[in-house]
Amino acid sequence: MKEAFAGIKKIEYEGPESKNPLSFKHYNPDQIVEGKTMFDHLRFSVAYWHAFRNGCGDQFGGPTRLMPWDDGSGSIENAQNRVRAAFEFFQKLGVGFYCFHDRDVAPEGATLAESNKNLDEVVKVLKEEQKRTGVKLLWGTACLFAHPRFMHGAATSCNADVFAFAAAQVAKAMEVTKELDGEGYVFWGGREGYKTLLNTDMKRELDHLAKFLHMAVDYKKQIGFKGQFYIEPKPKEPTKHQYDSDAAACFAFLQKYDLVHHLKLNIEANHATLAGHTFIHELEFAAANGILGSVDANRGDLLLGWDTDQFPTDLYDCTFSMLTILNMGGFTTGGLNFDAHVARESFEPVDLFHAHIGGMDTFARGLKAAAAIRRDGVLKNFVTERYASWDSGIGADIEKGKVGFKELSAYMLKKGEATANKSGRVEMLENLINEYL
Ligand code: XLS
Ligand code: NI
Ligand code: NI
Repeated sequence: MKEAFAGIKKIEYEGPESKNPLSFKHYNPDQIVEGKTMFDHLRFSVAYWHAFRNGCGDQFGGPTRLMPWDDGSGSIENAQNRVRAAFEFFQKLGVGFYCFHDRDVAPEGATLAESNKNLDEVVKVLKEEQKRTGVKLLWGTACLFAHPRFMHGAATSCNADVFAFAAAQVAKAMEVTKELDGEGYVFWGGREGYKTLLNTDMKRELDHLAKFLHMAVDYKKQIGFKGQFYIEPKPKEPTKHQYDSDAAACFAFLQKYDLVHHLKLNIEANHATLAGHTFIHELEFAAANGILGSVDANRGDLLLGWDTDQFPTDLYDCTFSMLTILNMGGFTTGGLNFDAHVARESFEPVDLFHAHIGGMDTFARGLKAAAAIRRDGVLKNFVTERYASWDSGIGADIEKGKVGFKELSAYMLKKGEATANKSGRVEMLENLINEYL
């Protein structure tokens, strides 16, 4: 097979002074930060669906992207060649991981058996290419939203047969992920929600979703898959309301249905802003509850109300997200998966490199800035001092559960007024952070 990205050599680190757009200015995979290489901290992954399947059509016009790896036949052979093109890209870019949906890599057949067979044919090549290049599977997943059968949802469909189909499809996707040594498996509730409550039994649908996930947990044991399960929150699109709407809704759901020890969260930046939160809020909430697993790294557009899935270029966001990730001790099974596509007008194959290079460099800068902020202790010291009243005296007594309303009433009646507050120094801290960027 001839090269898909002919004329593009391996992207190298050339440092901040370089003027070569096809080089890294900040991402230096071997550079040690807090005792670990950048490569191991950031665990970059390419999303197969956006990078190799998305032609960037929209509601007003067809696809624009030149994708020399597609011959338009929809054949298995073409699907296999596309895998080879993808691994050429992963290797030239120097990422350690990729992610895919079952239907991204292999065409859907007329029956489930045929689809499974198609998948097996392509998985053979994925396996070969993983072995040849050392690139690994960060996570696998199943596409339970594109085919018309999923119009009412998959695990939350009103049609029990569709639930059964989805279960069979996920079982196969899990087997394949295991076969490829995937480090995780993602559940994104593509159509698990509703268009209108007029036709929806919400309680029943939520119970079914939980049942589905419990079945997946059981099947994981049965087949001996050791990877981490994740739920990926998103508030809307394609449905008006998705049940996994944000990190807090997922956490409540997981707790209610006794699933919290089996699934962590895959937080996507653009989904956070769609939910009316910041990316950092979602990460902090997940980390605070011990369920931050992995990240879909992208960016939305504040003026647009949908999932624009742009490449991450916001230094502020990347710094703060790396701060949360470093504070939790770094990724274990997770990583930074670029769930992002190039702009419709960036139609040439080289644009895929520019897009990923930008995302990788921005996160590398964020990592360095976050490590410097941690090294100097500027935020940590301020926060520790801000909560000092809880470290001794009445604060410590409250935290230890030594006092109740009765004792606190006696304490405050005697004291008369609370100790004076101190400034939160919001602007001073914001200014301080800018010094690190
Ligand atoms: C869509 C989601 C999807 C998941 C994987 O908005 O981000 O791409 O990451 O199913
Ligand atoms: Ni995603
Ligand atoms: Ni998305």
